[in-house]
Amino acid sequence: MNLQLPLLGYDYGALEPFIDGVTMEIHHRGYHAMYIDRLRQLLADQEPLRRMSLEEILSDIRVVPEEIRQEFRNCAGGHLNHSLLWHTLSPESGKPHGAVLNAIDASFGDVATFQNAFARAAMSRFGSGWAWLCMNSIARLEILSLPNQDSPIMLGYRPVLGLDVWEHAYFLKYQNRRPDYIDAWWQVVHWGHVNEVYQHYLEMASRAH
Ligand code: MN3
Repeated sequence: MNLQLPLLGYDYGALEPFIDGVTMEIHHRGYHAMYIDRLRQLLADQEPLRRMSLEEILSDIRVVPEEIRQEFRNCAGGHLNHSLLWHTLSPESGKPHGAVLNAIDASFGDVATFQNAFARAAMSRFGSGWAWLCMNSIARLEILSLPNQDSPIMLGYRPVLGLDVWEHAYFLKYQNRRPDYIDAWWQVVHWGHVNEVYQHYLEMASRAH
């Protein structure tokens, strides 16, 4: 089980002006680190769980004792969701390409239609949560909107790209203007990594069949 805070691979200020450096630092060194610290505490006396991966546990959350299940769900989801997030952002954004572009076209028609639907999912999330681009059980892409730190893995999906719409992700720069944050966020999506994640899941799916 990996309970390390991942490195960003870029400076906190590297995504400016789209995402400000103070927000990135608080988000990574503050929030993400806190999820990991709490997860370590929760798992301190849970030897059988520590032998599993977080993905395995989240795909069958009932293996977690009921008294810590909700907090585990929040913190494990928080750790995995943010670990994916940092690597799918970059100052060298690029455009959708390769296998993930083909899959976006197959599921949504074209990139603009996908981006509109994804932004709607992010806007319609009332309160805190994420919009997700995921691979479903038949290896097609779908958009989900999930509350809090719930991981798509809990629903049998494989997350390819996630947009964090908790206020901690944008409030300093954008305050109540979530649509402006969403517009800006597209400018720093690292499509090269998104494509790698998608291809990895595609290979796993083709091995499973
Ligand atoms: Mn967050």
